[in-house]
Amino acid sequence: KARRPIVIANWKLNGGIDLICTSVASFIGKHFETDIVVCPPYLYMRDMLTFLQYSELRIGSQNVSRYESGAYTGETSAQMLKEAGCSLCIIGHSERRAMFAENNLGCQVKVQTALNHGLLPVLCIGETQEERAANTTKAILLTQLSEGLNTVDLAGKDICIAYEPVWAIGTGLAATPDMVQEVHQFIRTELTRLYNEEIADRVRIVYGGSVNKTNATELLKQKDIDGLLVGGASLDPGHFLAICEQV
Ligand code: G2H
Repeated sequence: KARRPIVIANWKLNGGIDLICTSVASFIGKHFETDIVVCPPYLYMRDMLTFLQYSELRIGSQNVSRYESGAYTGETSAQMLKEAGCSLCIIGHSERRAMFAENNLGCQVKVQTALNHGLLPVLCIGETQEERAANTTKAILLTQLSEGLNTVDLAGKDICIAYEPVWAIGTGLAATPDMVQEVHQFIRTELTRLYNEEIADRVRIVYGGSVNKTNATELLKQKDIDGLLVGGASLDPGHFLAICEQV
């Protein structure tokens, strides 16, 4: 692989201390040439931090505040995430866009905030079923990408793009490897246009949407698929381990 692969578990509003324990236990003594990051709900990050030394698992966040501090009830800042042992944060997941009114501009602020605090931003983009049917997939992705990254300086910085077609999320209907490769190649070409070739070659582009241990192998064989964002299947530690072992 041209880039170090990364597999990210997105627990969403699931899991707890038991799942933290069983997940870490499943990964004890295993070595990977891959970054493996678990994103539990905020409350369990400190519990996971306690166990961090026992496995190669790293902690990630499912979201981050665009604000540094102040009167922002219910928010969690990048600085706090860093202190809780996080190495990355997911930004603009389609569920946040659809249910919590997040938009591209807000994502851009969050990407910058994450970078300022040394967190790897994982910017999620993806089209809906209607947009794909209307043949507007590339236009939608380009808007999400260019507005989500607008003016963010990536020189010497790492970011990750997650391609998550909305119609594939939690539906059991994953996009085919060919479909994903085509989109990832498109994203890399656009990154070259927005930035330059050096940055586009460096950015890891991961796929998310009904990934499981059966479809992971073929997805990971594709040239521009640098990793996976796993939701449902990551709630079963044995299943998640089986996915990570294929990378
Ligand atoms: C997409 C994915 C993880 P799932 O949201 O972010 O979820 O694997 O359950 O489709």
